[in-house]
Formats: sequence, C-alpha cells, structure tokens
Amino acid sequence: MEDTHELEKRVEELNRLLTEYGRAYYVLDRPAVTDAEYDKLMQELLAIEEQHPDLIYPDSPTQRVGGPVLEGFTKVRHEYPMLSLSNVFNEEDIREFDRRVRAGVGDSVTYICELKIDGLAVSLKYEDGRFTQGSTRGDGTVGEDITENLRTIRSIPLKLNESVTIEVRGEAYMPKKSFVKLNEARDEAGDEPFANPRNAAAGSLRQLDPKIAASRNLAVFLYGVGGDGEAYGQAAHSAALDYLDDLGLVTNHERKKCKTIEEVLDYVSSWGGKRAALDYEIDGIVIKVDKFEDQEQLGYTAKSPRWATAYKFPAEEVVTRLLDIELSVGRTGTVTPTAILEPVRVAGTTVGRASLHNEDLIREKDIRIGDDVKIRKAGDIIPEVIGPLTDRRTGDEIEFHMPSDCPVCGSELIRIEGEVALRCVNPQCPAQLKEALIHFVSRNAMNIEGIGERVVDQLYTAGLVKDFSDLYGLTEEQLMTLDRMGEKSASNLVHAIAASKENSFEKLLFGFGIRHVGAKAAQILAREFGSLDNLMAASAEELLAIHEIGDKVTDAIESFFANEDVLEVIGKLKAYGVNMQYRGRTAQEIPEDGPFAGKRVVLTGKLEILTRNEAKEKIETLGGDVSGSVSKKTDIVIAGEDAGSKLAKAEELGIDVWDEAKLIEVLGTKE
Ligand code: 0OX
Repeated sequence: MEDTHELEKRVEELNRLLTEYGRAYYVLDRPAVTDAEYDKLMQELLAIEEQHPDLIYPDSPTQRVGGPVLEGFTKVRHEYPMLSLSNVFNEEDIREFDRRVRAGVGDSVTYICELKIDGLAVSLKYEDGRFTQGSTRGDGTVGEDITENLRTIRSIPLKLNESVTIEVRGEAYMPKKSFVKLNEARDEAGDEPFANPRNAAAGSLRQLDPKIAASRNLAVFLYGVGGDGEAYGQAAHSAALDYLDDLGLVTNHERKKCKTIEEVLDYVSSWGGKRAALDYEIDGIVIKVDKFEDQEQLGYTAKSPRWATAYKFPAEEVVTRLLDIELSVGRTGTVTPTAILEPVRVAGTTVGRASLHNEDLIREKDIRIGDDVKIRKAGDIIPEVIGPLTDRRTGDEIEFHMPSDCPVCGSELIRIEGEVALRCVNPQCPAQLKEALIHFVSRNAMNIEGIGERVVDQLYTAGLVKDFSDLYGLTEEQLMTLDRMGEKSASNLVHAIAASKENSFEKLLFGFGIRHVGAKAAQILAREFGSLDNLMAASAEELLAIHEIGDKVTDAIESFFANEDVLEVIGKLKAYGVNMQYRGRTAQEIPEDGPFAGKRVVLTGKLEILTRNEAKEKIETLGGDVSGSVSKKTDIVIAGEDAGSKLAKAEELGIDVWDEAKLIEVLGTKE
C-alpha cells in the first residue's frame, strides 16, 4: 500500500518536473536542465509507466509520441467561426486601412502588430485547463479534428496553469531547420520534397498516423481567443495575449503596440530585412485594432474582421543564369540533379546551387541548361528554381535528360515503382560506398571515433577500403600512409575499429544503411529476430507480422539481403568477429537461468567502469529486468558513486545492494 503510494507520488513528481522542464525548453526557449537530465527523468517515467499502465496520466509528457493510427478525421463544427484576414500589399493600402478604422472608431485607436506566421491555422480547446480538442480551420465553420496530431506538438501544453475552459487560435508551423532536414531525408528516400514549411506542416498534420506528426518537430504560436475576448477579463487584444502567456501558452513575443500608423509602418518595414534571421517563416505582418470595444464597433465583413488586416511581404525573386546541371549520388543511390547557377544574392545569402530534386520536376517546369531562370528561397531558406524566362531563350539552351547510367560507376539507373527519383542500385558504386562508409562509422551506427568524411575519402582513394569489412583488416602501417595520420592516431583508430566489433547488433544493422531502416527499426528488428542470421532467413510474412514494419521496409530488407555482394561483405564481417547477435532479450527468449534470471534490477548512482547502458544491456542478456525505480518488488539495487534516494530506499526495504565491483564479478567481464 505504502509502496503504491510512494510510486504514485514519484509519478506525479516526474510528470510535474518533465512538464516544467519541457515548458522551459519548448515554450520559454530557456532550458532548465541538460538534455541528459531530462532524458533520465523521461526514462524513469517510461519505465514506471511500462510496469504500471494505470499510472499513465492522459497528459503525461510520455503521451506525445503519437497514439494509434486513425481511420479518418472527424469533422468539428467551430463554436465560433475561424475567420480569415483581408490582405494589403503596400504602404498606401495600410494607410487606407487606418483611415477606415479611424472613420469607424475615432482617433483614439491603437494598434497591435504581430508577425504573420506562415503555417496552418488551428483551434485548441481547453476544458478545465486540459487540452481536449484541436482542429483545423477547414472552411471556417467546419474543420477537422486533428487532436491526436496536435498532442504531439511539444509547445502545446496538455494542461494550462489555470483550470479555465477556453478556445484559443493560432498557427501550427514547421521551423525552418526541421523543414530543411525533412526535405533532405525525402530527397534521399526518393519522396517528393515539400515546397515550403507551410505545406510540410499541413502535410504532417493531415497524416492519420500521429507518429508521423510526432517525428516532424512542429511548433505553434497562439494569437487569439475564440469568441469573446472580453469574457476572460481583458479589455484589449494585447492584454489577452499576455493572459495566454500566463496560462502557459506560447505566443509570439515580437508583437508591438503602436499608437500611430507611422509606428505601424516602421514596424512593417523593419521586418522586411529581419525576417530571414527567424527560425520560422513569416509571410507578412498582421495589424490589429487593440481594444476589444473598438473591434466590436468595427465589426466584420462576411469573411473577415474589419478591425484587422494582413500586410503580405512580396516574395523576393531574382533572375540568374542556369549554367549547368550536375548529378550527385547519395548513400542509398538516389541520383539528384543540382542546378549550378551564376551566383546571385537572394533573401540575404549568395546562391550558386539549387536542388532540382528529380527529372519530372525539371520537365514540368521546362528548365533547360543556359536558361535565365527565376529563383527564390523556398521557406525563405532553400534555394529553389521557380522556372525559366522562356522569352529570353536564344535557341542555344539544352534540354536536360537524366542519364540512363550512374554518373559515377556507370551501372544502369533504376526507377523504383512509386518513387520519383532514379537510383543507382550497384552496391559497389564508389559514390554510394563512400556515403555508406560515412554512415557505417557514424555515431548512431558503429560509432568509430577518428573516421569522418575526410578519412573515408582518403581510405577509399588509396584503395584501402572498398566495403565495411575492409575497415576491420586495416593495420597501423597502412593508416600511417594517409595524409595527416600520425602513429598515435593510427593506433587509436585501429583500436576504435576493433572495439566496434563488440557493438550491439542493432548498431550494426542500422550501420548497413538499408533503406527505410533507421535506428528505431533496426532496434525492433534486432529484438524480434535476435541475430543477423535469423533476420536474413526471415520471410516477408514474418517481417510484415511485426507491428512497426510495413511493406517498404520489408521490400528494402529483402532486396538488401538478396544481393550477392552484400552477402560477401557480411561473410567477411563475420570472419572478423563482428557481433551479429542481439544481446538484449529477444521477444522469444528470456533466459531461464543465470545470475539475473527473473530478477528485477535497479541501477543507481554513477558507475565507474561500465556505462549505464552497457550494464543494462548485460543484465538484460542474462535474464534481468532493469527498471528505473526501487519498489518492494526490486531484487537487486546496483549502487555506484553518489547513489542517492534509491539506495536509501533499497536499504530501508532490505533489498540486496551490490556495488559495481560485485556486478562486474558476476558478469565475469571487465570490458
Ligand atoms: C498569423 C495570424 C493569423 C485571425 C482572425 C482575426 C484575426 N498567421 O500569424 N491571424 C491572426 O488573427 C486573425 N493573427 C495572426 N498573428
């Protein structure tokens, strides 16, 4: 009884701490703890929730990863219509708006200017302080229920600081950085890129699988209250926004109260140049009459309020010459055409290259080498060729055709069904091999320190490494023949390479760089199949039977292991002694004997020799179950340096406490 109470209290504390730290990070942009500390608490909460699903609160910070896949979105009728804004495009339009406002409410009017976030309008409902429903604008009267996707957005609090019932309106958006990363990944996967962050945000929120939205790193700014703003005790829009801040909602703080239209115009012109430096796209400035009383008096047209308008920035477009189209080959063999441009300044930087993504797009836009082309920055950041100025053509322009063969290795390019990209499927292609090697040694894969892009390039050019397995045959002498590689670095590298043989199977599997098999899928596959041999022997049905594994992944795995060259490399890796066994428990096999069989183990304090993860992995291999919190059910507590409350609790409960030396003795290894 006491124990359950303690656990509940801890869960409440973890919920509170993680919510507070999450808010500091995502809402206030002022991290309160390190990422490691945050992760540690999150792991602890996840571990408790896994064992006690009854302690999962609906607004637990763990519940943002994305719930079940939906069949479709249901319609939501907005209690208060979601209005749109009238647009203005120049100074004269803004002055005209001011004249109409003054004619309606007199000269005492004051304005508030806000950045116009270029995202997707959303409405969030909170009941008694809890987030209950989120929807899109739709036609303004009826939208779609996208609650599950919105729950994955970290800057949307699941619980407010006050238990009010309120409907708030705002803009969900994708930060520029996330947009760039997402499009890079889509190019590589052969998927159509998103044209701009707004489309990417909208596309993400329209997914029926909330896990996709969760992976897209979306964010939100709130800019208003649904219905009567005065109902919450404020007299003006600016005060209502401050109130939203107090509730724990994210508003944009670049807003400014302006007493005159001159001040409004200054604000508008100041953002023309500054917007490029923001991490989110804005497409203009929203000018609003501040006092609710004035707003009411001005009223609405059929579609939009008369008390607000949006000044839209002109998109900066410049003309330059398309000098050539180059091809590059990525890790998974995607061949991407890149425009080589006469360097030109646009939206704050000099642009000399722009991805053309794929041949279909070049054809659609009728882009030819030698054309004068209009360019702009998609999402204000990625250079994009909009299209040619056909009336400037001389007739000397050259139509571009994708080659039928790989520009690097000469093997035939393949168009995979359902994809827009052409691929080189020759696993021996030098371009791919180099990229694949860089991936293989990277941190989340085999994590071989001392090899990066430069060394891979040198090793490849010197003919020392052609595939992953060659790394394991490298000698110090061979390495020392490379430029800028001394004896010490060579020796360190040989050791780092040798040490990586002991890496977990999932790291190796991720390192293979099989298409669509990311770190998470690698982890799942390793756990399900237990070894590389089992995975290679698995049928498509067996793969598809795994919840998280779909057609795409299954096809990619099958074709990867059907490749003779791949099999040869795997044979060599095996001969070098690279670990190909999953060391955590597989879904099927839970060891029945051994020192930790059936034992619940808690690790606490700082270990000196093993890392936490190593200790956890080893204990689990030997049948133990490692959890985050001490309870009566815990069998062993392993206490390192500075162990705190968990050790005290273990002692209080009379639980067996080991130090690290004892753990190592039982594990029979000091590695
Ligand atoms: C924005 C934005 C959009 C909503 C209906 C009446 C006023 N995209 O950032 N709309 C509004 O307010 C409108 N404010 C904004 N900041």
